[in-house]
Amino acid sequence: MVSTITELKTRIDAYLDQALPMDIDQPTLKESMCYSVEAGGKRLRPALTLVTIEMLGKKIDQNVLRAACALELLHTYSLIHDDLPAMDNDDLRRGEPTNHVKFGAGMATLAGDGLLTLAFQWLTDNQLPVDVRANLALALAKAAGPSGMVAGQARDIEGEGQHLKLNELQYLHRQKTGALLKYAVQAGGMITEQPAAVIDLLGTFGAQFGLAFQIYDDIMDVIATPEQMGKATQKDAAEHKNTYPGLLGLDGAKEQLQKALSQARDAQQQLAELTGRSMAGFDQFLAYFKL
Ligand code: GRG
Repeated sequence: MVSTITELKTRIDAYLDQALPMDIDQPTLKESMCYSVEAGGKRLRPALTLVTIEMLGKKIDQNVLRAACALELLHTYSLIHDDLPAMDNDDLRRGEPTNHVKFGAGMATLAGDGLLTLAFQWLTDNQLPVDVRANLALALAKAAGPSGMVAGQARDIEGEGQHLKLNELQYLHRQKTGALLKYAVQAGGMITEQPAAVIDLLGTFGAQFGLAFQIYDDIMDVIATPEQMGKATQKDAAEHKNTYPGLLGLDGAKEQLQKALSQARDAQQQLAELTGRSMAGFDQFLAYFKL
């Protein structure tokens, strides 16, 4: 039996609560880094890694948790920097003051830098086999760095005020949001030392899940009630015209969402056939997309 998302979130939260403060000895930096990590995210990315590991037959221990939670550190860095005055200039994240509102832009920048760097420390200072750790660090560097998320963010900044075509928008999101979600699923394959064909299919599932996640986020910006949306999200919706509903209309965006979900399910099915294992653990993640 694989764990539920709620069970995984509890284990991730507990690991972060006990391990993160131990790694930081500058008090203000520690407070600033812990503030954003403990601000109550969904923990979707490490949960995807952990569920993949369980479905592929390996138990979750402290080493696996450390490697999986590294991704949450990196994700948190991206949100802190995305909120900065020089980027999206948002005052609220998850309903609370953003890191720079509370600690100032300088400390928030450093908190992000610290989390990004610490992510690679956690990926490599655990007791997983050395080649697994090296593969994880390389894959995360590619997914998060200038060939992945950072490039997507750069495209996003340049695209402001321009009208992107659908293929340009898809490419931007594949890098900005999709690359980390794809890595999250593939990391589960790497930690369980799967053959390349399985890692590739895990990547297809993760990439389609990532695309669905972004399209759903865009759709919710349009249809969610103000109570369901954070203030920052409302501001995003008003300021960013390069969205799926903006380009395709609401029905067109919903169609693209269904297409991405259907391709994710195809990859899930192929994974089950290739590995001879149930991949039903992904169903609870696919259930996230409720319209
Ligand atoms: C600053 C280099 C750099 C990158 C920032 C991911 C990103 C790139 C910015 C976030 C912009 C955004 C709101 C995108 C929509 C989809 C998304 C990634 C939402 C946030 O992820 P969740 O929903 O967040 O997993 P929680 O709060 O649950 O952790």
